[in-house]
Amino acid sequence: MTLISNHMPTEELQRLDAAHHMHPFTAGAELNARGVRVITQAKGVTLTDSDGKEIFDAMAGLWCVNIGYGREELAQVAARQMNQLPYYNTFFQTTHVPVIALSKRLADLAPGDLNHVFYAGSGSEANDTNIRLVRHYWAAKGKPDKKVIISRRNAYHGSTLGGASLGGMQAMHAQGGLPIPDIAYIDQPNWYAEGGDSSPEDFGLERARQLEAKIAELGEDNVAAFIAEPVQGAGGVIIPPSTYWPELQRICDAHEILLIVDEVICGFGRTGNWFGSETYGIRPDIMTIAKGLSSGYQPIGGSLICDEVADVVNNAGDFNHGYTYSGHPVAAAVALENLRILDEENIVTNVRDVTGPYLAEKWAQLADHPLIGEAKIVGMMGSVAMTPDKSARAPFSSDPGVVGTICRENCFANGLIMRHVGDRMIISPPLIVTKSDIDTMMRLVVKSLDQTYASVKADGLLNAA
Ligand code: PXG
Repeated sequence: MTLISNHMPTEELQRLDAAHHMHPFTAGAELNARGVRVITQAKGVTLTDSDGKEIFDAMAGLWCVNIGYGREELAQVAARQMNQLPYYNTFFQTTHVPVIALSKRLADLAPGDLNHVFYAGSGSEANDTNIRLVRHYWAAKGKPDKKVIISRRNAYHGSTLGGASLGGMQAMHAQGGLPIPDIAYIDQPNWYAEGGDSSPEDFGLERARQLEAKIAELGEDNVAAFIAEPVQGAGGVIIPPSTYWPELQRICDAHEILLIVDEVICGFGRTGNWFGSETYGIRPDIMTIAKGLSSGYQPIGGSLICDEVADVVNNAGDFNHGYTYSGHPVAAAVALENLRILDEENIVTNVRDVTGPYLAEKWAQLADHPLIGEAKIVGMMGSVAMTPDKSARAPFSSDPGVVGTICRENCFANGLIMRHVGDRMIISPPLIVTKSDIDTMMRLVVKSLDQTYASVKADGLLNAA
């Protein structure tokens, strides 16, 4: 048997990957022809590829490596837990210490009375749980017709049948017969792209009030819940106008529906508080968590559930739902250690008080760049919208994503991972970035934008649609 290792030539690893590995959200044949990038190790904020090239990871993996790469403590906790109890389930009237400890810690950390945790292996699974949980809750209260979950266009809630149905991504709904029944959608609060001549504040109110109109249209007796991310992440880091969340909260309070806040990206310090709900003054009944819960060191997600919902569900007989890896002991132990580090090293408060404001000041200056129509940031998640015409907030005449792809390729060539969503560029670096890391990252960002502007101009792509 051949030993496949980091020491193999890149081409050989690429060949094997192309032969046997299918990638998420990828046109396989195209990737296989071009050759995949092989990452071999990482430390702090820096990835190393199989050619020894170092790359600044301004996406924290997939928005998840909040404490940065290479924390020995997490490896040690995982090894210790694997030796002691590598697996046992939480079905059939059993539990174990790591899951007890993590649940208690999460109940203490979470705002309000979100005192109960139902575990999953990922954010998608947790949102599938949420769909079944809220419908079961209303049925247990004698209201089985309250089934519809209202979500938003361009939201992202995962890739399982339930998660992708809750999400509002057209390209995902187009494949595999989605969405599932009883999901409804309202528009997103993307003022830059959709706000026209309204002020951001008026637009925020208008978009929030679509929820009230949708509840009226469907009939309150048919609506189970509303789900939203505090800040849309995969949709392009869409930071809502200041009026948006207070109005949504007012509407949720005025109607008999549950509020599910999807904190998979915003949770665990990303917005400068432990949860995005704190940053935006939101009072969720249920919170979806994953990613930063373990800083991505182990796959784990879950639903944080308020006292009332947990009480009704706990008293309604068996909830016929669960995963083999719900509350996995190794994942739970690693998550607990990650939360200890985030807390004891003041990583979240440092984002709020020191590095977040420092980055925000530099990020705002990007709005002066000739290619940038909007630069927005909260904590450690930011975006810029590229445009051929700043004053009109105009899109490019090329297909959405053409300029974004050019910029992303420039970033890679410069040793920076910054994502594109259409023609928006987004960052979500590890929360442990120092001021000096931020300086390095911003130099690479500006260099990549300058190169993109020059080439877009030279290639005649600087035209408004
Ligand atoms: N909710 C939100 C808000 C997310 O961002 C999920 C749920 C699903 O979590 P899992 O663990 O099942 O992936 C996510 C995941 C991207 C990208 O390209 C974003 C996510 C996942 C993969 C890619 O921005 N977010």
